[in-house]
Amino acid sequence: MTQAATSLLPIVILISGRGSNLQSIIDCAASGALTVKVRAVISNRPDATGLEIARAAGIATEIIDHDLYADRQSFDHALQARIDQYQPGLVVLAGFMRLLSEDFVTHYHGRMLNIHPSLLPEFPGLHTHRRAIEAGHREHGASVHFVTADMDSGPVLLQARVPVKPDDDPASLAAHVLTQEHRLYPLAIQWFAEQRIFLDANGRIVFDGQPLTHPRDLAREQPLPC
Ligand code: NHR
Ligand code: GAR
Repeated sequence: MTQAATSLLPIVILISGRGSNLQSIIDCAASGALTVKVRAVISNRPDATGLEIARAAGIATEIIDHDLYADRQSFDHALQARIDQYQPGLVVLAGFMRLLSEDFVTHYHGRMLNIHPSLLPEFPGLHTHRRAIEAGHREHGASVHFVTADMDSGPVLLQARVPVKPDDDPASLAAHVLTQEHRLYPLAIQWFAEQRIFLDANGRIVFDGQPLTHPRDLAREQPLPC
């Protein structure tokens, strides 16, 4: 070997659909700049196209179809058992569209991240792009946060801002935000992999040894891993 072996953080990625964020993580890891090993990709939807992306990359895939479970709790139990078989150091929600129970979230406290397509705390929940346009906002974006029991309310570590143009519709705005998401999420995951960022005992973010009082802004971060 010409290079010292780097230890790779094992991660499991949860998806529900297209998987473009999954693709950006796979690509960044393949370049060597993101020091993670994607052990598995798990979808709650059998038809998620992101499963094809994972298979093409030689990553183990699992389907846990929420329609086959009687209630949220039994779905969450099955999902947790499957995730834990892979012993991930981090669980990554990448377009995962099912709300998760408090027990599930507590189990992964401090080791589960989500990317959400708004500048949290603005617009938690669904249809964020349409809501940002309807509210007349001039600025929109995406946030990476630690997952807590309250939907889209966990501490935010990193955001990317996107201007809302007068002629934007929800689809064009979503596309602009998504381009930023693909840079945002690998950076946040790399910070976690390097242990530059973690939750303290009070559930607050520590970044480079200091309490993080405001989310970091992608535009100011140099260099980016990918
Ligand atoms: N679970 C908890 N407890 N906390 C969070 O912060 C979570 C979470 C599960 C998913 C992602 C989130 C987002 O980025 C996320 C964060 C789905 C819904 C939702 O309402 C809301 C937020 C998010 C994901 N889902 C519907 C449900 O009944 C189903 C919608 C559908 O299937 O299309 O679960 O926005
Ligand atoms: C992304 O924009 C992500 O932020 C958003 O869904 C899209 C998934 O795209 N997530 C949510 O809305 C979570 N509720 P992808 O499957 O191509 O990564």
